[in-house]
Amino acid sequence: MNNFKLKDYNLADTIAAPATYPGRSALGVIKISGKQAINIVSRVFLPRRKKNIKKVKSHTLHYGWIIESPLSIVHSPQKKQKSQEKNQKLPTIIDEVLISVMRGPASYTREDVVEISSHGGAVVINKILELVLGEGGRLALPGEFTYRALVKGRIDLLQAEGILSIVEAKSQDGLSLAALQLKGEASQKIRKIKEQLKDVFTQTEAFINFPEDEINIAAGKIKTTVTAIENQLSRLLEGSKQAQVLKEGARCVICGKTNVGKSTLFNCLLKQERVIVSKMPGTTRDVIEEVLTIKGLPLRIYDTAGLLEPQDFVTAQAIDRTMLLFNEADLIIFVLDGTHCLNKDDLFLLEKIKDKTAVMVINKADRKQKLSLSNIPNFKGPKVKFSALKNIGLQSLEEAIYNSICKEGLDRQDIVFLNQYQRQVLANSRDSLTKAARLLEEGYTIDFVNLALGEGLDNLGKLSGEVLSEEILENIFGKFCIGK
Ligand SMILES: Nc1nc2c(ncn2[C@@H]2O[C@H](COP(=O)(O)OP(=O)(O)OP(=O)(O)O)[C@@H](O)[C@H]2O)c(=O)[nH]1
Ligand SMILES: [Mg+2]
Repeated sequence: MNNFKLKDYNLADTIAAPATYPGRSALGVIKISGKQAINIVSRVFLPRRKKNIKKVKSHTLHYGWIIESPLSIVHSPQKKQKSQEKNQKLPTIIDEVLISVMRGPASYTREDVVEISSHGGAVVINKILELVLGEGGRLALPGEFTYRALVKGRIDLLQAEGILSIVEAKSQDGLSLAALQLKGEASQKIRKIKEQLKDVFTQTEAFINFPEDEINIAAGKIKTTVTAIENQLSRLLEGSKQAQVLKEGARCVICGKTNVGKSTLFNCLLKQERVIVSKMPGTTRDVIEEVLTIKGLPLRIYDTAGLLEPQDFVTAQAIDRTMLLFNEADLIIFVLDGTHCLNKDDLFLLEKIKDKTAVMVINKADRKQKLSLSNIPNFKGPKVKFSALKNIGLQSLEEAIYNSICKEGLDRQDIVFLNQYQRQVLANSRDSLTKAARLLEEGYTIDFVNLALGEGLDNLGKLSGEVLSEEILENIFGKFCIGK
């Protein structure tokens, strides 16, 4: 998270930044946006064919060189040039480039934008940037280009979050959903819900001055609509959790007492001998993280130490780390050894996971089983018979993991990328509708219902950014990288 203040995003400045990672690569792009963008570039760019870059059409490409001294030397009348040549050196060529000129408002920021495509490499990109800054540009802050797109009304907050999610996508599914969000699907969905809510809010407004019996007739209808909107918002909240998982990967923690086969199972899921496995209890003494995908779903999977009682400083630390992960996990993969009956350690862990989303693995299915499935208390999730050693049951386990994380009943349109602030305002809006439905149920006067619906409407407005505060914007744009 970058630390900056909104007041530093001065809209009057012409901003510039590399848009590509400044490492060894075939191409690098430097982006410039603002009133002076074209002017600035005209002073560092020498076109191959003689032309005035300040006068070229919008959305055109131009071939030439980035040079280090004022262009006047090269394109001025010959006499003047000769006299100047005596005093001044010829310009130094920095790189061969293509520049694209996009005039506002038909650009990402709705301002004049120039993109310089140079060769890749940190030195050349930094040099071009230095020249641009020397001619009056200011280095852009993180997310500043997107911030301009937002304040100029080209995109809303949901689309801005879509852009961030495209950059951060960890899976194909996540990427295609983020692209749809950028296209405006989520914004449209929220707009529709908002219109429904506004309608019902206006109805209650009108009814405030109506006689009691007429209100009673209308109250039933209003309640049906309010509940329907409440359900849509609840589904969106669920969907935003799903989107988070698609974006960041679901955190799956393998836990169970020592020697049940957690590490063998971890290797099995990864399809490689990643961690040490042994018949000695207490083999794994640290948390190990790896990334994998199951049916396109990105997972961050953790192997943990099975010890419950700290034996020394290292195991105490490992137990602390496991507990932290355990609390934040999206899914627990709880492993039992099928060749033994449950003991107090298994029961202790079962009690701990009873409110968590979990999949149970009854491991060592290749050997004679002593564990009776009917004797396992407090467990609602799926149970999979498995052999990590013989690789039996892997497909069933993968399906159980996938189905536990990807909840059924969600439409693709419900899966919306939201930041923490947006999730909170969505939850607040849903809660106001729950309250309105309850008030109607309990026969409260319509003005109370109207108040609750009004709150819901305000919060829904904050979701797409109709109402923006400094804190929200700093929070959101601080997550962007420089150049976006
Ligand atoms: N027969 C059989 N043995 C298994 C199976 N899975 C694991 N084992 C054996 O069980 C022993 C313990 O396996 P680990 O994967 O190290 O167990 P763990 O739960 O990670 O143990 P700690 O790290 O000590 O907590 C090893 O000897 C494994 O070969 C299985 O499915 N069948
Ligand atoms: Mg282990």
